[in-house]
Amino acid sequence: MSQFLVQLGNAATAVEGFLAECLTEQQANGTPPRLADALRHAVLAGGKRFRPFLVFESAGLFGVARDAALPAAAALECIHCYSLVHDDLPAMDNDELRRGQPTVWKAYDEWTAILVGDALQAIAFELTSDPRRHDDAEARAELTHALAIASGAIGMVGGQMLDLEAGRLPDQPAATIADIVRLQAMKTGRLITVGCEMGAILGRASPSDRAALKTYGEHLGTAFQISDDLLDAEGSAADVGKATGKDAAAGKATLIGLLGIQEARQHLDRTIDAAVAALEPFDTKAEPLIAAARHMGQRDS
Ligand code: GRG
Repeated sequence: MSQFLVQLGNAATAVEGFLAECLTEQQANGTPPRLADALRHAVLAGGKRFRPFLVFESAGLFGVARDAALPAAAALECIHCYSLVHDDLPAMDNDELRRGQPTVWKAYDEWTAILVGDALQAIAFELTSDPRRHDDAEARAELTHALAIASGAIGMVGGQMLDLEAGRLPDQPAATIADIVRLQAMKTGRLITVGCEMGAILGRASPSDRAALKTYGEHLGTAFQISDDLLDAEGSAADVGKATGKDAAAGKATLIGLLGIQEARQHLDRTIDAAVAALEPFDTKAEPLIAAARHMGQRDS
């Protein structure tokens, strides 16, 4: 197993332990039992925990210990889990399986899944703004603000809107490469980028170091999305949708649909190189983040 996968596994263990404790505390403080069960199902049933890894490793560049970065990392994972729970709903992607388990709406029902997503979003901001979790008031405000911007209307939610309206509203023009890049940067890229920025906030990084991490995160987000699309496409007849720019299996616009597998792979390699180049100011300290970017070229899950 690669060093990167070992480090990702360690990050997952740390954040899962913390999230389990958080949910137990929420339950002890009065979360209704059905909601508490469904929250555990949504948060603790698998997942790579890639976004928490980014918070840990970005903060680590500035000497921040993993324990000090845990609440911010867990907050970001809560937003990610909420987005998956809502994305799986019949009104959105209508998926019945997630992380090898029944989706929350399938295991419980739709209204419970909606409430699970709502509660996870609130828990995320409880974590970033709680003085028990971070003693620096300025860091709390910045973490909360950055996470809100990344997840809301000009970030992930906005990207989901663009994605759904492209597929569902009548008379939509065919997506261009620029449309797909923008949509994916919002829908998937912003949460990945903000993981790196949250690390910089925790580390009280200089503006130039924070900007470097942001640039790395943006390229990494693009690489993550292309590699995700390649994983989907390479097992199937990927080029079937080439004429429309839509992924044949999901009916969604993807870069692979427009570029084909070979060109998308070249674009992925260039994007990974750009991500790695952005880390230059951190020298060898950035090795875990460099490995994360390189891993995007070799993903199998
Ligand atoms: C419902 C507001 C709202 C937003 C949904 C992220 C998202 C927006 C939908 C997910 C759709 C999707 C499968 C996008 C592809 C990239 C992606 C985010 C994959 C899932 O993330 P991973 O691979 O998942 O990090 P794990 O399970 O490892 O956490």
